[in-house]
Amino acid sequence: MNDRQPRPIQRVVALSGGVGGAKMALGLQHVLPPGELTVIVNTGDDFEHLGLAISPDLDTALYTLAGLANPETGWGRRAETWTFMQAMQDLGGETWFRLGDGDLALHVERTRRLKMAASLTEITADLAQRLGIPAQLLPMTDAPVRTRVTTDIGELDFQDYFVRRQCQPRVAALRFAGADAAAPTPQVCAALTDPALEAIILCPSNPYLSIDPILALPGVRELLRASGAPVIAISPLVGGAAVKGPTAKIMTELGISVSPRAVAQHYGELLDGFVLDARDAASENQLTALGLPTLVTDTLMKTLDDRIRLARAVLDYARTLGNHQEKQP
Ligand code: FO1
Repeated sequence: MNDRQPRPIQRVVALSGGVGGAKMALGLQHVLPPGELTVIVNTGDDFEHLGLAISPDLDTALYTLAGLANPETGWGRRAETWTFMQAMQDLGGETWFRLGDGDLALHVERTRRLKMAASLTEITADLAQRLGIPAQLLPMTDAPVRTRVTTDIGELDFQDYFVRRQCQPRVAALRFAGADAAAPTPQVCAALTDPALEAIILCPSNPYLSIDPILALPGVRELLRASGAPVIAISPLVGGAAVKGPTAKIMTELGISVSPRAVAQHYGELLDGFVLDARDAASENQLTALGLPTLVTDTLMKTLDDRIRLARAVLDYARTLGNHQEKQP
């Protein structure tokens, strides 16, 4: 590399949840040196099911970053077998939440270790290491936080809403039970206060379901604002629709316009930059009118190369934003 080109960005933190976030994290993992990427993952989707402690967003991140994820669904394992689920069905057990045989081992082992008083952070770090994942994978907190969805048929647990009822009920409100009493882990705080940190990426996850639980933890917003690293959000919408999942439906039901501008306004003062999909280039001026620097690029991530390309584009963009002054409180 000639000396005219500035040194590539090294130390990055990504906030992620769900399938879209994990894809972005994989692209970043491929672009950054081992150990330079930290992924802070939503645990608001976690629940106990069949007596097992299940952390779907952590598992989607683990499988995706280890190259084990089911390429069709984005969650669970590739080349999975379903003997356990079939046996459960024959016994009249609950099969609405699909647990493949290999995936089941992870839930059984996590449950066993939690019962032995290991923390979710410790368990996740050990599993990531065993799976050969070069990134640091951090649950947002080790305390219980549960997303509750207020709908036209009452308040639902997250996976009941998301999986069992396939996001059909109309959403009136979301809350993250336990968030006020929870705290970002020391590892999360250390990652966000690292003086070497050069970019913080809000992945193209569902802002309301996957990123908000992380931001709801006391102190996290302050840590993001106090960081010298630019905070950049990737639009989860392409062409006025979500790439995957209920983002657009939830925005409509919450009375929020389904637009990248609305997403940018939702994150508000946290942002130093926004990444807009090229198909929505016409709305770039709505973002710059907010005073928000915006990168317009192809954000669809169908292939690994797409993820790597987007990661490179976002990090190159982060470098142009440079260090930002501490935001107005
Ligand atoms: N999502 C579904 O739509 N159906 C399922 O049966 C399902 C099972 C499942 C098992 C393990 C796991 O880690 C994730 C699973 N998911 C399933 C996805 C999960 O509900 C969502 O990915 C997150 O909770 C929201 O991002």
